[in-house]
Amino acid sequence: MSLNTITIPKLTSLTLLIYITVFCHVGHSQATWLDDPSLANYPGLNEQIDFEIDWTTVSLTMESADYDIDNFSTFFDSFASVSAQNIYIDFKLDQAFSYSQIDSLINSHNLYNQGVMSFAPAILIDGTLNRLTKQVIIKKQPNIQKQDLVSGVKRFDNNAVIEELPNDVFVVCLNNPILTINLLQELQSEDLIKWGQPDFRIQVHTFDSDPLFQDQYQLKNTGQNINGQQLVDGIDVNVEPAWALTKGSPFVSIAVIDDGVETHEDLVVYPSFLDFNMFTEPSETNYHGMACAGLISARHNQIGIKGIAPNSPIIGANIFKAGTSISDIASLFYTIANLNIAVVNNSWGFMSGDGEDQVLNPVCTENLHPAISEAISYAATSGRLGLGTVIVFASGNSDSADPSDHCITYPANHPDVISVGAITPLGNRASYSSIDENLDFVVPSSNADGSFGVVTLDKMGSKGLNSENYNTNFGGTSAAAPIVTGIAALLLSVNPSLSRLQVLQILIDNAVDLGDPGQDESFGHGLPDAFASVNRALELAACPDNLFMSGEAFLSEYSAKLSIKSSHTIKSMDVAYKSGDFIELQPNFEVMQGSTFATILETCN
Ligand SMILES: [Ca+2]
Ligand SMILES: [Ca+2]
Ligand SMILES: [Ca+2]
Repeated sequence: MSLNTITIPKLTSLTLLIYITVFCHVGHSQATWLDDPSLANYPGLNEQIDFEIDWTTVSLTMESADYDIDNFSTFFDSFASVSAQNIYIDFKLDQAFSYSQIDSLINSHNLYNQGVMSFAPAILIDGTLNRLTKQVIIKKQPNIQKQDLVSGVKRFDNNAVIEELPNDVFVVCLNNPILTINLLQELQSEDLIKWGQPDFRIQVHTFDSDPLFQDQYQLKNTGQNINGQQLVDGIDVNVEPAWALTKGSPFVSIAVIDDGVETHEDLVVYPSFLDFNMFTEPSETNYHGMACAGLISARHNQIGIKGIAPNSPIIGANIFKAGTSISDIASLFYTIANLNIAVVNNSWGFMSGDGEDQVLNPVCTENLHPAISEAISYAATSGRLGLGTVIVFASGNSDSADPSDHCITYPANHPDVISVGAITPLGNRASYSSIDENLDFVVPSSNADGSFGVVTLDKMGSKGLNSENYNTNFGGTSAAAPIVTGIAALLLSVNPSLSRLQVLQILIDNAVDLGDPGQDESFGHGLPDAFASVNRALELAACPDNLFMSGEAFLSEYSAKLSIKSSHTIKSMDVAYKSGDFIELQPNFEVMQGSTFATILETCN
């Protein structure tokens, strides 16, 4: 089965053509299902199945699968997108056209002499998309002889090919998809079939509709209604299409520096393998690290929520234990760097008590703690064998109404980290979100009045914030930073050779600008676009200077896949990969806990 996909910018040449109306050369002189919606149905099991015709999605049927789609490029220039599979080529139009318009367009490009046999519009049944083929499947009426059925088919099309399946079921192949529904209607009118349906090419889906995903507006905002409030369509990080390209990688691990992370029905946590006191489970009432980790890496598993990078391992670190000191945090960043952990999420910062009333104020001093600042710089430059650990920080929830007091909380103001603020799902700046000229990005999160609570994980059962397994009221910039952390992991999953600064630049180049043009104090570079960013990361993966693959073995059973997308031959000390090679570590592949996967492929030529 061949699979080719090309996407062509939409041009307007189609609308410039003058169409000559021709009769549908497959039709009968009377009205058919093609032009009379009341005839758009076929015999189902107990009742007629009605459908709609979608003339914005059209399939060409080729005489064979042996064609070069590039030969049709001038034809397809007119359309939004094209994809080919086997003998069918789908093209998507930006508006509906009629049968005769498409027919004349195909004629004008002489495609009927270049292997195009026929074409047909997509069929919508209950909103599902179905594509006609040349075939129908029919079931004989029990009181009808097989020969009578065959005769009925042959009366319709003497060249029809009939294949018998068990259970009085037959597959009939015609020479044109358009005629298949006519055949079904004809056979039904002659009472020869119990039911009959087009042998559609179908799109099936796995049932991974994690039930709370509909509330994850920061990932997919369709203008849905949340607790009675209408959101603004498109104020999201556009990650759903990116999941068709990657859902993260076992080689791209993520540390969540917070109050700890533990095993959950919707999250795989990689257990501590180090004798290091920061990598510990949280106390029973801690919930914050769990909430952050869920946003990053919750499984796509039909329960709970969807994390951004579910295939990337999460490692929790608890810096909220009593007695945590500066050196603990500094040591943590050094450890993370030396483990080649890819991305680090930090939804925390330094605050100062405000005397008797204990109002907390942000501490925005640059390099407040040199030991921490130095350790962050070390990880950012020496992590991942020198490509740099990507370090993401929440900007803080303490914005001042006085513009002269705008400041991002330390260490989010460190020059080597990505600082993330919050907007509401309506696209406005969240008033609490700490800002200044160093802000990098904003992500939708809760509103200052507590509305638009972010849904994520809570520790299982009575532990954590509530007695449930999920927290529907997370928010602040704490909920914004993990989204960028997850997106960064997606970029490194498709292209592990990106440097930290390249990751940042890709995110900047593909962000949706908000507020004043360009980077600004309130929105930074804007709202990240995961899909566009992943695509850019893939482009840059074509032939990297250094193809880098790195990961930690956190489990004794390990599974990973890596395909070489380069058109070049790539050599390392021990092995040579060429284009199309596919490296797969099968499930049950065994490694020692604590082992390191680290490969730098030096040449690409
Ligand atoms: Ca889930
Ligand atoms: Ca709980
Ligand atoms: Ca802006």
